[in-house]
Amino acid sequence: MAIKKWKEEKFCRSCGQFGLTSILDLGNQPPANAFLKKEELNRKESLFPLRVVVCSNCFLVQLQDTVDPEALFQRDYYYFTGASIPLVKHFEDFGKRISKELALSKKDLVVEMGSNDGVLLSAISPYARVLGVDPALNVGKEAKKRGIQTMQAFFGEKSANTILKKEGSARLILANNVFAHIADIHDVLKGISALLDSEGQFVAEMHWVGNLMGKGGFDQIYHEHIYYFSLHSLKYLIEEIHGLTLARVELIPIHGECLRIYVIKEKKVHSSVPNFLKKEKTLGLHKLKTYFTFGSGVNQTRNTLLKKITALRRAGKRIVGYGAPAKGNTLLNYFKIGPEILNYIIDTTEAKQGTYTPGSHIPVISPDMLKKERPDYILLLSWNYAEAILEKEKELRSQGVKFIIPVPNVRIV
Ligand code: JHZ
Repeated sequence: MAIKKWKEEKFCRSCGQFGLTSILDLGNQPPANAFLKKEELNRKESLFPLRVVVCSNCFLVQLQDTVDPEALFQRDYYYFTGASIPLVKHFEDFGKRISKELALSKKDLVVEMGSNDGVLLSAISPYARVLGVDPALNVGKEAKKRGIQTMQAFFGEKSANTILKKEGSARLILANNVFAHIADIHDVLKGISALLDSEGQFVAEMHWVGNLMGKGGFDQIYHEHIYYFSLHSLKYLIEEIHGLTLARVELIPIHGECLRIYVIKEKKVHSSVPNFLKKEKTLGLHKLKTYFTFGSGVNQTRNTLLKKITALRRAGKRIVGYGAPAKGNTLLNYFKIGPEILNYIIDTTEAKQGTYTPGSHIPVISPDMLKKERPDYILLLSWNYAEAILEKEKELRSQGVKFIIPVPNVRIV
């Protein structure tokens, strides 16, 4: 009998409340980073339900179903931080800033979970001892080329205790774009409590549910992202359940808008936390009904975008995709956009070039193609870098090529 690789959750993964309320069903989809090699195109892809629910007790938005993390992260992982220049800059700036703020020295240990190709730790390694933790072997190899040592593991209580024994406690633990990815979030927080020294900080960046709800980045919903946090739901998890302090918060303009949270063991709270909680209250993020309107907004975006691009195709226009981010695959699969609409997608990630998008099977190729033949329209799937990409491609735009930006609202520039 085949092993079932996913499980439907009946209880809130954070507070344990029974019964989760449905807010959006994106159908059965393949994992968003499961790009296919040519020889895999004829094989049956694994599809998993992609359903979004909310807890009526702690208001944590989460996926209804947990896909086995080994199916998502342990095969070659196609996402490399280093492929997106604006993200590299963001990590480098943050790495330098936090090293200075904490006055890190070579005595201090910094551990990053989901350290990927080591871009963030490279910015910190001139100041402190650093260690990455990541289950995907291929990204760890890239990190090694940058001189960053990576433990091949999922971060949790067990791996935290192994690090503690070998390296001592950590002054700083980082989790950028990974805290929302781990179903057993309690195991992660237990690991943080065990490894963090008494004056240390845990700093994490994750997408903010307020951005998803208010500004339509629904495509950030895919199996890797189990949680869509508000500060309210984080406070409950971190303070009420795990006894740590949510000390400070920033809203940062990356991947739409993300939360950057600072968690400590002492009881000291910066004014940014109560201020942000107030802001969330005015947005209604502590009420169930706010979440019910979300699904209809997504379907509106689908109708607008499909109407525009089918009209363009009928008029004989050539459309290609720009960027093959994981989120792009949610959009393509939910909107049923395939190679008959987008001839190909260009992407700077070498590992993605020569592959096909999961589910929609659109070829992903090198950006050099845009120099060889000029499309009429480009669907910007990496919309979160719109500003940088529009600037980078100004020559193409001056030749009359138009960009279709699908999020937050469909627009053509
Ligand atoms: P990007 C990733 O999602 C994966 P993705 C992960 N699950 C996560 O949590 C989120 O980040 C936050 C390409 N590109 O960063 C490179 C160009 O081709 O939006 C990437 O493939 N040209 C861990 O995958 C993609 O676009 C360019 O000029 O949705 C961007 O992926 C630029 C700037 C990027 O994240």
